[in-house]
Amino acid sequence: MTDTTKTKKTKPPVEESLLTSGHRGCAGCGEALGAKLVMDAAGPNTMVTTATGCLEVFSTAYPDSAWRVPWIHSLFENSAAIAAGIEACLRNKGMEDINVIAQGGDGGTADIGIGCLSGVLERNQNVLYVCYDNEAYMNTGVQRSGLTPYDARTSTSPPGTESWGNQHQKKNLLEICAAHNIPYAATASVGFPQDLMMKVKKALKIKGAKFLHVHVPCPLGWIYKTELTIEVAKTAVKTGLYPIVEMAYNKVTRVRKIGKNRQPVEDYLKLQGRFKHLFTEAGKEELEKIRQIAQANIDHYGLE
Ligand SMILES: Cc1ncc(C[n+]2csc(CCOP(=O)(O)OP(=O)(O)O)c2C)c(N)n1
Ligand code: SF4
Ligand SMILES: [Mg+2]
Repeated sequence: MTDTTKTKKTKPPVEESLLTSGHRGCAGCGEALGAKLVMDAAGPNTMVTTATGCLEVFSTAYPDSAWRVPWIHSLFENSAAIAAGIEACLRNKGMEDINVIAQGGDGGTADIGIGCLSGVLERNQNVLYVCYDNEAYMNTGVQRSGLTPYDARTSTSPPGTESWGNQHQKKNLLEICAAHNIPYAATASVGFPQDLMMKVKKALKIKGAKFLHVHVPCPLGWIYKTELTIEVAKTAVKTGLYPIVEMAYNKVTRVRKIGKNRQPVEDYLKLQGRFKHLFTEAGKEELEKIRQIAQANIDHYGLE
């Protein structure tokens, strides 16, 4: 006889992320991970705008959407302006408890979208702007942006006999935003997910304009094995090349110290094919310049 009192064991339900699985991001995509962490920290009471770029393309291939919150695709340049309109509308309707998050890549934020971003920061609108910095225009084939690091190979900054790769410095986007005297501006990295989520939660509790710069390694554009995303992200921080900082009203309030465990910049650069050309006898001088960039960050923010 069968025992009918026994019920079949079922697995407990897995809480689904607000940027859910099944999208078309590459394996190991730091941007997909960054956006998922941001959304899960923000919670469901959130409206989102996303500029044209990888995140928008891989998460909304028609007719599907990986977003489980109200979401709108802006142009490449105006994610912040669309969010500003949403925020004004919610304010007029007395619905100010809804989080408004504007998102964009490094190209959409630091280059073409910087005017719209500056507007929302200047007006101190109640919007959190998140820049996912994968350090190039990935969606269109790895062209350099204003946030591409010095000497990196991109399709528009190929190293060769005349150049060592990208010959421009990475803009200090954190301080450009902080200089608008907004209540909160910070950097974070997918290498430190708890810190990133804490910053999203903290920012959303503050009324006014907030800016969060998230470092999101891209295995395709940076040329590394997909399973190394977290290691690459952590090493950027531990070498001083990507400082983790919080600012309020244009003053630094907190930093992640790297202290005595600081790693040499080579540890970071060697993980990635985009810096491979530097590891020759002639590349030694360039490596020294990158060491100086890390040292300048460490001195500027007191990371030691
Ligand atoms: C006005 C305008 N110029 C160019 C493009 C083409 N375009 C679409 S996405 C993109 C690059 C996006 O780079 P980024 O903002 O860094 O995002 P990522 O894809 O790297 O995440 C470009 C150049 C466009 N859509 N609109
Ligand atoms: S190209 Fe880079 S940013 Fe774009 S989906 Fe692939 S890993 Fe992510
Ligand atoms: Mg990019």
